[in-house]
Amino acid sequence: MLRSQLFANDALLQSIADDNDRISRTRHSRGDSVRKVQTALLTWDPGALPRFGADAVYGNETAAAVRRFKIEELSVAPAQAIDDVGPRTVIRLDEIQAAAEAPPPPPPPTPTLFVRRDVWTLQSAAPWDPITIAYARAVRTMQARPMSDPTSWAFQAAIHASFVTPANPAWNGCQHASWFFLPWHRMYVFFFEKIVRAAVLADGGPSDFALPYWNYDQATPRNTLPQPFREPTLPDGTPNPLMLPAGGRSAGIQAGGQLRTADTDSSNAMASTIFTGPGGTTFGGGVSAPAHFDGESGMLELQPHNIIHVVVGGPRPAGATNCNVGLMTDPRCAALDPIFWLHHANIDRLWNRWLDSGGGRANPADSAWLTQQFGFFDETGTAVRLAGSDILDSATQLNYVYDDRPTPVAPPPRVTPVAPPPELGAATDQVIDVTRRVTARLVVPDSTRSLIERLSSRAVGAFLAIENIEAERNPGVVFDILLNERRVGTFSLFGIELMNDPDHVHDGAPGLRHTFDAAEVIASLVSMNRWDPDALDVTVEPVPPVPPPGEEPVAIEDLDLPPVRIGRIALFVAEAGPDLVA
Ligand SMILES: [Cu+2]
Repeated sequence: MLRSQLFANDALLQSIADDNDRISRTRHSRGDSVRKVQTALLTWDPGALPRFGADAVYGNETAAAVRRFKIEELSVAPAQAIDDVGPRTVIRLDEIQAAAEAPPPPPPPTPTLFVRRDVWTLQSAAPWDPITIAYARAVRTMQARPMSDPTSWAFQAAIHASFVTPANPAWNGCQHASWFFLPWHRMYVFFFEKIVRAAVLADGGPSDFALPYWNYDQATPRNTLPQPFREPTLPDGTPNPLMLPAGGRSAGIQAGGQLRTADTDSSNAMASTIFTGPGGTTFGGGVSAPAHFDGESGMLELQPHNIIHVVVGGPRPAGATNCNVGLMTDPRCAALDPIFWLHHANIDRLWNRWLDSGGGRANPADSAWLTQQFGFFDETGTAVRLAGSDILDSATQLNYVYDDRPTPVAPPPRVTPVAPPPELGAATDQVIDVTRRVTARLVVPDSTRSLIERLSSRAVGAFLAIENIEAERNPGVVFDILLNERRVGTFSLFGIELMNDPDHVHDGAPGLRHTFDAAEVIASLVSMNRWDPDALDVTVEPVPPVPPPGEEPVAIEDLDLPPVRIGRIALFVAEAGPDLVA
């Protein structure tokens, strides 16, 4: 029986298949059966009948095509290949036609577990890989959608924060300086990834697409902007939407300059063993109501999260209310930069790694944190809501993992302030402007002199707090803090514009505060015999933007930074107690 819809129930073709008849230039040379044979020949080779096509006439052109078919498809020796249609020709043409008529094979099943990969491992055909090409094409698709579409690039970015007015109620929802920082951004990236994946699938891209992550805390070249974000064009020669126009990112970063380890390092955050609590040295941030930029940031949020934002974005012009320059530096522009999503995938990965490190590390059990819902949009543009308790385990609840499982051994726990609370031991006595490198002496009152002196014994914790940091805008550079010329840490002013913005009802906390664990630096000063309570000098040093490879950094004086003032720098001391982890 002939199987193709084209040949089935054709009495002549069936008769030929049964070797009881023939089509030739003299026999059955016109008619529907001839047209069907011609159609099947065209299925075999669309160029088989270049002049007359399927015209239902068995002339010289069709006869020659049949002969060629026998030689090429049936392996008939040319000398034996006659040009009439016999059983083998009909049966093989029927098979070819049936295969062409069959519905396309089902797409490969969608994986049940997606793997987010290190973007720097996706360089098999450097600089591009099917995953990064798929991401770039999906970004272009989303950018072409109108801002009213929740799955558009502009709408998705505005969910974080936006300059665009009037604001949709679904916009400006990002959670920063809060214990909701990690869960909110996990949900945000999760739904964004679903939207991207739907665009990738519609485009015929990899069905296992997952967002890559950028782990900048590695050796060169991995501490440079991934190559697909620096290429002007895609492999097909079209403009690359992953590369921003000039000024969109810090010029040195865009040119492949290296991030400093001092900025990419996440070890202080990972060493913390508590998710939330007061004091500014927790992993996940202080307890707060849903809001943004008005509470205490967790250590992971401060570094590398905030610092990478500022270092990648670089300085923005004074008064800028658009997203043409330094996108990553301003929360209202940041998610418009395609690298934002790989940065946040990395922060999300570090949360998983932190939990996997053990040592008592755990998410909050408070119902205020677990039940707080946030709203997003799925790949169909439908509004969806998730609560903290819905996203605790990315593998079982959200169907994704990172490619860096299993997690290596836990870093050793640090001295952690538990009880009694740290006491103020010494502090600066005037506001300092840190537009330039500035050194200020900590004043030790008589009342705390013995406390400071006891810091020369190791059994105490010490914290350096940079308090009431004020600026009209983010200068787009980060600041190193040194104690007697030894680096204690780095801070940025990411988000300060939103704290100052009277239009944002949730904002308005007066001045940022950053707290650094200073115990190690003090111990090293003691060991070098350089611990002198009468000469405790704190230096704040703005760090010039990363220069392009092979170039010197610009002088900070040439940058015309906006004023940045620090109200007070204070050294807090926690006397060793039985509750302290030594
Ligand atoms: Cu961010």
